[in-house]
Amino acid sequence: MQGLGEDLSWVPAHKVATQRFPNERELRLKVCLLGEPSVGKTSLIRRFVHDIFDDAYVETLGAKVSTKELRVRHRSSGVAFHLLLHLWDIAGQHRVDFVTPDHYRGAAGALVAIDLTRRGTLEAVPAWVETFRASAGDVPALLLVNKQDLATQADIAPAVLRRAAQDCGVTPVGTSARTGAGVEEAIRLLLSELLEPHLRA
Ligand SMILES: Nc1nc2c(ncn2[C@@H]2O[C@H](COP(=O)(O)OP(=O)(O)OP(=O)(O)O)[C@@H](O)[C@H]2O)c(=O)[nH]1
Ligand SMILES: [Mg+2]
Repeated sequence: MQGLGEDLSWVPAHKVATQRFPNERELRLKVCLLGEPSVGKTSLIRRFVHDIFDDAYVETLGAKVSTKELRVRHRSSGVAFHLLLHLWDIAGQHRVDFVTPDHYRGAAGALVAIDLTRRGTLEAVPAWVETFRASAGDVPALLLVNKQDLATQADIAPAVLRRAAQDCGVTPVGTSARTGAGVEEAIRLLLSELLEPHLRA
Protein backbone atom coordinates (compact mmCIF):
# COMPACT_ATOMS: atom_id res chain seq x y z
CA MET A 1 0.00 0.00 0.00
CA GLN A 2 2.77 2.41 1.01
CA GLY A 3 4.46 2.03 -2.39
CA LEU A 4 1.43 3.31 -4.31
CA GLY A 5 2.33 6.97 -3.88
CA GLU A 6 5.65 6.38 -5.62
CA ASP A 7 3.83 6.17 -8.94
CA LEU A 8 3.40 9.97 -8.83
CA SER A 9 6.08 12.45 -9.80
CA TRP A 10 5.71 16.02 -8.50
CA VAL A 11 6.95 19.39 -9.62
CA PRO A 12 8.90 20.74 -6.61
CA ALA A 13 7.01 23.40 -4.59
CA HIS A 14 9.32 26.27 -5.63
CA LYS A 15 8.72 25.56 -9.33
CA VAL A 16 5.00 24.82 -9.21
CA ALA A 17 4.01 28.21 -10.66
CA THR A 18 6.19 27.88 -13.74
CA GLN A 19 6.99 24.24 -14.55
CA ARG A 20 4.16 22.37 -16.21
CA PHE A 21 3.66 18.82 -17.40
CA PRO A 22 2.38 18.40 -20.99
CA ASN A 23 -1.42 18.01 -21.34
CA GLU A 24 -2.23 18.70 -17.69
CA ARG A 25 -5.78 18.21 -16.54
CA GLU A 26 -7.16 20.82 -14.14
CA LEU A 27 -8.60 19.34 -10.98
CA ARG A 28 -9.80 20.65 -7.62
CA LEU A 29 -9.98 18.26 -4.71
CA LYS A 30 -11.40 18.87 -1.25
CA VAL A 31 -9.79 16.90 1.58
CA CYS A 32 -10.96 17.11 5.21
CA LEU A 33 -8.63 16.86 8.21
CA LEU A 34 -10.51 15.24 11.07
CA GLY A 35 -9.82 14.00 14.58
CA GLU A 36 -9.83 14.87 18.26
CA PRO A 37 -8.60 18.21 19.66
CA SER A 38 -4.85 18.79 19.71
CA VAL A 39 -3.88 15.73 17.63
CA GLY A 40 -2.06 18.03 15.19
CA LYS A 41 -4.45 18.65 12.27
CA THR A 42 -3.58 22.34 11.95
CA SER A 43 0.12 21.55 12.41
CA LEU A 44 0.05 18.85 9.70
CA ILE A 45 -1.54 21.27 7.22
CA ARG A 46 0.93 23.99 8.18
CA ARG A 47 3.83 21.56 7.65
CA PHE A 48 2.53 20.40 4.27
CA VAL A 49 1.50 23.81 2.90
CA HIS A 50 4.20 26.10 4.38
CA ASP A 51 6.81 23.61 5.69
CA ILE A 52 6.82 25.19 9.18
CA PHE A 53 5.97 24.04 12.72
CA ASP A 54 4.86 25.90 15.85
CA ASP A 55 4.88 24.53 19.42
CA ALA A 56 2.05 26.83 20.49
CA TYR A 57 -1.45 25.35 20.53
CA VAL A 58 -4.28 27.52 19.26
CA GLU A 59 -7.48 25.54 18.90
CA THR A 60 -9.24 25.75 15.56
CA LEU A 61 -12.72 27.31 15.62
CA GLY A 62 -15.11 25.94 13.01
CA ALA A 63 -13.16 25.24 9.83
CA LYS A 64 -10.36 26.87 7.88
CA VAL A 65 -9.47 26.10 4.29
CA SER A 66 -5.87 26.13 3.02
CA THR A 67 -5.16 25.61 -0.65
CA LYS A 68 -2.03 23.94 -2.02
CA GLU A 69 -1.23 24.06 -5.72
CA LEU A 70 0.39 20.89 -7.04
CA ARG A 71 1.46 19.52 -10.39
CA VAL A 72 1.66 15.76 -10.44
CA ARG A 73 2.10 13.11 -13.09
CA HIS A 74 1.02 9.51 -12.83
CA ARG A 75 4.08 7.67 -14.12
CA SER A 76 2.50 4.46 -15.43
CA SER A 77 -0.31 6.12 -17.41
CA GLY A 78 1.48 9.42 -18.20
CA VAL A 79 -1.63 11.38 -17.15
CA ALA A 80 -0.73 14.72 -15.53
CA PHE A 81 -2.75 17.01 -13.30
CA HIS A 82 -2.66 20.63 -12.24
CA LEU A 83 -4.23 20.27 -8.82
CA LEU A 84 -5.72 22.68 -6.37
CA LEU A 85 -5.87 20.74 -3.14
CA HIS A 86 -8.29 22.37 -0.70
CA LEU A 87 -7.38 21.17 2.79
CA TRP A 88 -10.25 21.71 5.25
CA ASP A 89 -8.88 22.04 8.76
CA ILE A 90 -11.82 21.17 10.97
CA ALA A 91 -12.15 21.85 14.70
CA GLY A 92 -11.65 18.82 16.92
CA GLN A 93 -13.89 20.24 19.65
CA HIS A 94 -17.23 18.53 20.01
CA ARG A 95 -19.40 21.58 20.41
CA VAL A 96 -22.87 22.15 19.09
CA ASP A 97 -22.75 23.64 15.59
CA PHE A 98 -18.95 23.73 15.54
CA VAL A 99 -18.74 21.10 12.85
CA THR A 100 -21.67 20.60 10.50
CA PRO A 101 -22.27 18.14 7.65
CA ASP A 102 -21.61 21.07 5.28
CA HIS A 103 -17.96 20.92 6.20
CA TYR A 104 -17.74 17.40 4.79
CA ARG A 105 -19.96 17.66 1.73
CA GLY A 106 -18.16 17.25 -1.59
CA ALA A 107 -14.95 15.98 -0.01
CA ALA A 108 -12.93 13.63 -2.22
CA GLY A 109 -11.18 12.13 0.79
CA ALA A 110 -10.19 12.52 4.42
CA LEU A 111 -7.13 12.47 6.62
CA VAL A 112 -8.11 11.36 10.11
CA ALA A 113 -5.40 12.27 12.60
CA ILE A 114 -4.59 10.76 15.99
CA ASP A 115 -1.94 11.49 18.64
CA LEU A 116 0.04 8.29 19.29
CA THR A 117 0.62 9.36 22.92
CA ARG A 118 -3.15 9.40 23.66
CA ARG A 119 -5.11 6.18 23.13
CA GLY A 120 -8.44 8.02 23.41
CA THR A 121 -7.73 9.81 20.13
CA LEU A 122 -7.77 6.41 18.35
CA GLU A 123 -10.93 5.32 20.15
CA ALA A 124 -12.71 8.38 18.73
CA VAL A 125 -11.77 7.55 15.12
CA PRO A 126 -14.82 5.38 14.24
CA ALA A 127 -17.19 8.21 15.19
CA TRP A 128 -15.26 10.74 13.07
CA VAL A 129 -15.15 8.39 10.08
CA GLU A 130 -18.83 7.52 10.38
CA THR A 131 -20.00 11.14 10.57
CA PHE A 132 -17.71 12.10 7.70
CA ARG A 133 -18.81 9.26 5.43
CA ALA A 134 -22.48 9.98 6.16
CA SER A 135 -22.01 13.30 4.31
CA ALA A 136 -19.12 12.67 1.92
CA GLY A 137 -19.86 9.06 0.97
CA ASP A 138 -17.49 6.10 0.92
CA VAL A 139 -14.40 8.02 -0.21
CA PRO A 140 -10.74 7.19 0.55
CA ALA A 141 -9.41 8.01 4.02
CA LEU A 142 -6.03 7.65 5.68
CA LEU A 143 -5.28 7.45 9.38
CA LEU A 144 -2.42 9.82 10.25
CA VAL A 145 -0.70 8.44 13.33
CA ASN A 146 0.83 11.76 14.30
CA LYS A 147 3.53 12.85 16.79
CA GLN A 148 5.89 10.02 15.75
CA ASP A 149 8.71 12.13 17.22
CA LEU A 150 7.20 11.20 20.63
CA ALA A 151 7.29 7.45 19.86
CA THR A 152 8.98 6.70 23.21
CA GLN A 153 5.75 7.90 24.89
CA ALA A 154 3.48 5.83 22.64
CA ASP A 155 0.21 4.79 24.27
CA ILE A 156 -1.11 2.67 21.37
CA ALA A 157 0.07 -0.89 20.62
CA PRO A 158 0.78 -1.54 16.91
CA ALA A 159 -1.67 -4.47 16.82
CA VAL A 160 -4.47 -2.33 18.32
CA LEU A 161 -3.76 0.36 15.77
CA ARG A 162 -3.83 -2.07 12.83
CA ARG A 163 -7.10 -3.62 13.96
CA ALA A 164 -8.80 -0.24 14.53
CA ALA A 165 -7.65 1.06 11.14
CA GLN A 166 -8.88 -2.07 9.39
CA ASP A 167 -12.26 -1.92 11.14
CA CYS A 168 -12.77 1.67 9.94
CA GLY A 169 -11.45 1.11 6.41
CA VAL A 170 -8.62 3.64 6.79
CA THR A 171 -4.95 3.08 5.89
CA PRO A 172 -2.54 4.01 8.71
CA VAL A 173 0.47 6.23 7.97
CA GLY A 174 2.93 7.50 10.59
CA THR A 175 3.56 11.27 10.59
CA SER A 176 5.22 14.00 12.61
CA ALA A 177 4.21 17.58 11.94
CA ARG A 178 7.17 18.56 14.13
CA THR A 179 9.89 16.86 12.04
CA GLY A 180 7.91 16.61 8.80
CA ALA A 181 8.42 12.83 8.67
CA GLY A 182 5.74 11.02 6.70
CA VAL A 183 3.71 14.14 5.87
CA GLU A 184 4.44 14.30 2.15
CA GLU A 185 4.24 10.50 1.91
CA ALA A 186 0.74 10.60 3.40
CA ILE A 187 -0.42 13.20 0.89
CA ARG A 188 1.16 11.17 -1.94
CA LEU A 189 -0.64 8.05 -0.83
CA LEU A 190 -3.98 9.82 -0.52
CA LEU A 191 -3.53 11.49 -3.92
CA SER A 192 -2.71 8.20 -5.60
CA GLU A 193 -6.08 6.91 -4.36
CA LEU A 194 -7.99 10.11 -5.20
CA LEU A 195 -6.57 10.40 -8.71
CA GLU A 196 -7.26 6.81 -9.66
CA PRO A 197 -10.82 7.40 -10.93
CA HIS A 198 -9.57 10.41 -12.95
CA LEU A 199 -6.98 8.35 -14.83
CA ARG A 200 -9.67 6.68 -16.90
CA ALA A 201 -11.90 9.74 -17.41
N1 LIG B 1 5.70 16.73 19.39
C1 LIG B 1 4.77 17.02 18.48
N2 LIG B 1 3.85 17.96 18.72
C2 LIG B 1 2.91 18.20 17.78
C3 LIG B 1 2.89 17.52 16.53
N3 LIG B 1 1.85 17.97 15.81
C4 LIG B 1 1.26 18.92 16.56
N4 LIG B 1 1.89 19.07 17.74
C5 LIG B 1 1.55 20.00 18.82
O1 LIG B 1 0.30 19.61 19.36
C6 LIG B 1 -0.49 20.74 19.69
C7 LIG B 1 -1.82 20.71 18.95
O2 LIG B 1 -1.59 20.87 17.56
P1 LIG B 1 -2.72 21.44 16.57
O3 LIG B 1 -2.18 21.26 15.20
O4 LIG B 1 -3.14 22.79 16.96
O5 LIG B 1 -3.92 20.40 16.86
P2 LIG B 1 -5.37 20.34 16.17
O6 LIG B 1 -5.63 18.91 15.88
O7 LIG B 1 -5.44 21.28 15.02
O8 LIG B 1 -6.33 20.81 17.37
P3 LIG B 1 -7.83 21.46 17.26
O9 LIG B 1 -7.75 22.62 16.33
O10 LIG B 1 -8.21 21.89 18.66
O11 LIG B 1 -8.76 20.40 16.78
C8 LIG B 1 0.37 21.98 19.39
O12 LIG B 1 1.02 22.37 20.57
C9 LIG B 1 1.37 21.44 18.37
O13 LIG B 1 2.60 22.15 18.41
C10 LIG B 1 3.90 16.51 16.30
O14 LIG B 1 3.96 15.85 15.26
N5 LIG B 1 4.80 16.31 17.32
MG1 LIG C 1 -6.56 22.92 14.75
